[in-house]
Amino acid sequence: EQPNILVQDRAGVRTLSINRPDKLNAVNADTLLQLTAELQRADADPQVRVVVLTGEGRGFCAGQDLGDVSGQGLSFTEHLHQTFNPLIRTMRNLNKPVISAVNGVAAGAGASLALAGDIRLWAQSGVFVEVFSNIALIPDSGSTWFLPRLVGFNRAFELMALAEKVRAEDGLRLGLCEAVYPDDTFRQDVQAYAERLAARPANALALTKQALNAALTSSLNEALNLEADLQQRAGDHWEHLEGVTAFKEKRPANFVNG
Ligand code: T3D
Repeated sequence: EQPNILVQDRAGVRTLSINRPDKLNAVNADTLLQLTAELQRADADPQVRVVVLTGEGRGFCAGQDLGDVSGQGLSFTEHLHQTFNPLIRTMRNLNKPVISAVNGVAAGAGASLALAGDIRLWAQSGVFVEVFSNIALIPDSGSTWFLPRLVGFNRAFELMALAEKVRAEDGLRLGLCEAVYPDDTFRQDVQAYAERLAARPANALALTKQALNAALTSSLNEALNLEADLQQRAGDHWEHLEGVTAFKEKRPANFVNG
């Protein structure tokens, strides 16, 4: 039987690819639990500096597998608590950058997965659709939290209420993605981007992610205090000494093998 998640390592980049292409990578409970476990494994592995989340075939993720609304008797609430919510929390709390590489359609909870990445890269054929209202559900897996922060309340509501497809050009304009690459070079372009990120100071990036996560729900005072605490941890780390030394010696810093 095919694994639900494909795992590939290259140059400090771990790519996790949802492997249910016949269903545009719609996910069932097993796939969600496996994906969460793989993310945790990547977090714990010192060789991994960046994680890429993508999909096999022509889809990124079509959300909940509607042919396997599993949960075996679980309520919607229980199902979300046990599957999608831990996955989204794991992505946001990972100590490493997570790139959502949206190779095709990201629908429903798949759209939420795309939003939960720290960096969103789309292929030209990437499509984002808050499809939930088509089946009279509400957007979940963090969509109601992420989307209005990116596009504002009104646009978020419109996208959710009408379930309109957002294609790459509009994705860029709306801030749903950081870059769009041609379909036929997408994998290589994502890898090259991820390797650039992997060469950056890992500790400083982890602390930056922590500060940004907290700032999204904090006051300015809280953010200033947290920055002061986290800056101490960055400044005490060898990466900081390497950065300053490299600057003085007029050479590129080596944040990987320090
Ligand atoms: O606790 C809970 O369970 C609640 C949690 C909810 C989370 C959610 O994600 S709810 C939203 C679930 N997702 C959907 O409603 C999306 C359904 N799919 C679509 O609307 C369309 O497939 C797409 C817009 C994503 C793509 O359209 P298109 O025309 O490019 O492809 P297609 O022909 O519709 O799909 C291709 C195949 O994938 C097709 O199978 P077939 O006919 O070739 O055998 C289709 O049935 C299958 N597929 C697509 N999405 C799903 C799916 N199979 C199962 N579940 C899916 N979500």
